[in-house]
Amino acid sequence: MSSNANVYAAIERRYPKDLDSVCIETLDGLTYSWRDLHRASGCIANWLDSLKLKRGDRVAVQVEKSPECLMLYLATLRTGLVYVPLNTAYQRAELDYFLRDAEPAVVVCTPPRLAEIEPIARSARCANVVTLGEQRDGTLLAAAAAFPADRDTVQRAADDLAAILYTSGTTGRSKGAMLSHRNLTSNALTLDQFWGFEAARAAGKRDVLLHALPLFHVHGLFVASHAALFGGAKMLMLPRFDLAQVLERLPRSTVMMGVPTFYTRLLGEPAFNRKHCRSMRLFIAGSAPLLAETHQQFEQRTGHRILERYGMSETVMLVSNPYFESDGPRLAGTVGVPLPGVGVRVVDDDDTRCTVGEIGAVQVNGPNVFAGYWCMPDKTKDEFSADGWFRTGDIGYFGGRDVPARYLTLVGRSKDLIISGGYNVYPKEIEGYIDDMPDVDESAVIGVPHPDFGEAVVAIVVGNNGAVLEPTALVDALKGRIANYKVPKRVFIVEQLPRNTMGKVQKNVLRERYAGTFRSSPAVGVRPSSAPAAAPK
Ligand code: MLC
Repeated sequence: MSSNANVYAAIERRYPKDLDSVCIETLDGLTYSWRDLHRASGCIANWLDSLKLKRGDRVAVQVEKSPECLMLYLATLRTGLVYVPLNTAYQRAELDYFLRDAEPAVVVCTPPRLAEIEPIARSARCANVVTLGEQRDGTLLAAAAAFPADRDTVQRAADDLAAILYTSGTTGRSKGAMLSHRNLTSNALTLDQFWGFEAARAAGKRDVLLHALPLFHVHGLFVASHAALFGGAKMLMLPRFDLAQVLERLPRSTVMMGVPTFYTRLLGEPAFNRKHCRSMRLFIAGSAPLLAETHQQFEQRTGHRILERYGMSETVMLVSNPYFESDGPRLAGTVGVPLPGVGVRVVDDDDTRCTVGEIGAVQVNGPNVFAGYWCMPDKTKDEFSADGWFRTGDIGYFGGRDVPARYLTLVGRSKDLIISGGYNVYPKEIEGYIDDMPDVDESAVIGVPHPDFGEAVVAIVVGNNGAVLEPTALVDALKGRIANYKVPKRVFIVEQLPRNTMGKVQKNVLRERYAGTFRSSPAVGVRPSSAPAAAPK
């Protein structure tokens, strides 16, 4: 029989020799060994098997971050089912859409949200709804405890589906990116080598990953967690990014991955210094553009050059600055070079390659590129070129002044998209919600510079004839309906929106007009610190 392409089989093959060594340490100091991870995910997998689900059935999960959440992900892989993680910020209308679209056979939610989510799951014809809390509570673990830990990992082919990740859509309809076992394993193995995990192991060192990202997106799940799982590294798992908790754990970590907000928040803490970073070998940033000033200030303060990389749900990681000097310099402002085995090209409107330095659309192909959007064959077709390259929607160029030709720089997006604190927000979706409100004539949603989140969502709203609109009432009406990070941080009521001669709303004019909305704060490190001002021990 050919070797099993199941992601878990690849992880299991790479478990450290000492299965009793620590794999995960939690905020409250609890430790889990590799054996614990294997056995507990085995119990959950055996419980999943007992439900007699069909091959390819989906397991939708909206739970807080915990080691058990990671075990549930691994259990889903081990049974050959398809993992569908959902952002914990999603509210009723969003969940209703995702569950109807994914038609999961199992829904796992937090105990406090069961009453809200169970009816939504049932109306999406899901027969199995269980709960998982942050403190090992809920019905899932209680049910799984009755099952043995031993089991085999289900045989999967490389092209079989492992996960579906929902991405926000330009039309307001989210799309489920279908990721195969090949996509996930090939990317994890590439990063293991390219980012120096393999070399650290070869030198007899054990990496310690400081994990403060959420577990429901590519960054926290398929980049950070996979790096630790494929690399046999120890994970210091924090429920979320908390400055004090991060500062306390940095001195015994070797790698951290984060969105740029992590780095601006660290810089905002005057006590943060080189001593905190004494055991670190690598800081990685992604999911949103890292400002050059953050890059420079971080290097000045810590002596570490942040490694910026570029990825997306549909492709996992595609381009990265090098870790090893032999692979090239780490260049601020660029996202680096195509990862080994990944094809990246910059093209014009006819999908013809641009010359070095010429700006065009970024396209990608390789073992990391997803299989298409769930139940959206037409949308999938639109997003690929005739010769099979995925259109990322980003605009960029190779090379440039003093930059080698294989380095990619991103300059914009072809889609109207805001990236706030590493989360993608599509203005069209938010405009849809606002325009549906009583007394609203129309709206324009834009992203403006924000010192903490990079970009923040702002809405400019026009009322129906003579109607008096209250910004706070609009914001309150949105909260609870959509995820908090999508809710505009400011709403401006205006008489009319600027339009060009074709009648199209001029968002560039609005972006300029409202660019200073959050400018009163310093450019870097806006947050009042909750961290101890003391130097590290
Ligand atoms: C929280 N809020 C946000 C926000 N996160 N608003 C805008 N953008 C965000 N990213 C809201 C909160 O709900 C709250 O609203 C208010 O803003 C203040 O929140 P906070 O306490 O300051 O936020 P915090 O909980 O600290 O979270 C900020 C954060 C978090 C940056 C740490 O958003 C985060 O972990 N982001 C990472 C996202 C991520 O993993 N992206 C990867 C996608 S994968 P209120 O109303 O309650 O005051 C991908 C591919 C790739 O993009 O290449 O990686």
